[in-house]
Amino acid sequence: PTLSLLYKLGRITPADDLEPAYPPNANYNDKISVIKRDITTLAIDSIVNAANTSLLGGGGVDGAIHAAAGPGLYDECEELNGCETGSAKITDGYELPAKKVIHAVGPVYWAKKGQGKPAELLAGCYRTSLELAVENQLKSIAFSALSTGVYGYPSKEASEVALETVRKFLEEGKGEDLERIVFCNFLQKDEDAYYKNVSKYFPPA
Ligand code: AR6
Repeated sequence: PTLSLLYKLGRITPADDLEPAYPPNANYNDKISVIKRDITTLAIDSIVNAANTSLLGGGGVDGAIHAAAGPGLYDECEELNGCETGSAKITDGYELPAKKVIHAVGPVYWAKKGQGKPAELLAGCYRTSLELAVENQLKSIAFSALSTGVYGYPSKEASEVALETVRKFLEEGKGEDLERIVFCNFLQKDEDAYYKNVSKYFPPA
């Protein structure tokens, strides 16, 4: 369901302790979805993987995506020479129902030094993923809740970075060709964070 529908059905009600940071925009709310699902099941133009700098797989959603995509994905990832934290690279989807996989490398939240500010790096993941989707003429993109698993980013803070980065990208007029932007959560804590924070960045129109 789109955000517009979730508001209409009363499934999401604006949090009364949060002031909207942007004006309501029905066009944007029609593009946004918040769902709780296994991202490997989505038949969509692109899904965003929570990868690591090697891009060679791991646990969590990364492991699930590689398992569902099959060995072709690993072979293509091997050719990419890894990816920097805060950025992303794109591959085909192989056996997945999604056409493309965008592999984003989120920050380790508690990393001591050297990595940079977690919020800036996480925003870089969302922005680069959106840019890759547009460059590749993709109409839809579903994000996993980057960094909120093994990498320890608190769900509420992470959802604010994600929502704000998407809103800014749309404000800049860069997302006009994107028809659907999905926040695909797996755990209830992440779904709750989006339900709580979404009205700050995408208030009911
Ligand atoms: N569909 C959607 N979301 C999922 C799924 C799934 N099938 N499985 C887990 N999640 P994590 P990170 C959610 O730990 O924190 C890997 O080993 C999960 O609930 O997968 O960025 C990589 O190789 C959480 O909200 O990624 C890296 O080394 C979100 O996906 C490292 O973990 C991200 O959790 C990356 O850590």
